Amino acid sequence: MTERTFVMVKPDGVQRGLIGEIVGRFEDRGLKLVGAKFVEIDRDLAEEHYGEHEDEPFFEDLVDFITSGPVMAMVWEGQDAVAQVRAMMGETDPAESAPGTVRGDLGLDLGRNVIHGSDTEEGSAEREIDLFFDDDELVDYERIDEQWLYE
Ligand code: DAT
Ligand code: MG
Repeated sequence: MTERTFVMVKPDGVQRGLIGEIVGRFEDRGLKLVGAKFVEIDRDLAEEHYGEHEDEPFFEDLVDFITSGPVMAMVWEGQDAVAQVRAMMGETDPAESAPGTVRGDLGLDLGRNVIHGSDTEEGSAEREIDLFFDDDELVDYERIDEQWLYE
C-alpha cells in the first residue's frame, strides 16, 4: 500500500554532513520525496514530537539533543514506506543495528543515532507529518521511474 512516512536527519547527522548520504539511500530505494524542510526545532515542537517518551529518564536529554541544531525534516512516500524506512534505519541503538542500515553504517551511540523515522504504530506517521508540515507543503507528483519500480 502506498503510504507516507516522516523522516528526519537529526542534528548529529546534519553536523556530520550526512544529509546527502541519507537522502540518497531513500532515493535509490525508489521512495519518493514529497516534502522537505531544513529547520531548527523549538522546545515545544520537540516535546510534542517525542511526547510518548515524556516519562522516560532520557526525555530531557532527547529534547536537548533534537533542539541543539538544525534538522532535515522530510516526508517520503512509497509502497509500505513506513516499515521500509524503519528497516533501512536499523535498530534504535546503532550498536545493535546491522551493517547496511543507516544507524548500523553511520552511528555508534544510542544518544546520537543520526535519524528519526515514524514507527509502524497506526497513526504515528500521520501525526508526525501533520506536526511538521502543512498540507500545502507536501507535493503530489509522479517520478519518471514509477512504472519500473512497481508492477
Ligand atoms: P526510535 O528512534 O528507534 O523510534 P524510540 O522512539 O524508542 O526509538 O526513542 C526515540 C529516541 O530516544 C531514540 O532515537 C533515541 C532515544 N532513546 C530511546 N531509548 C533510549 C534509552 N534507553 N536511553 C537513551 N536514549 C534513548
Ligand atoms: Mg520512535
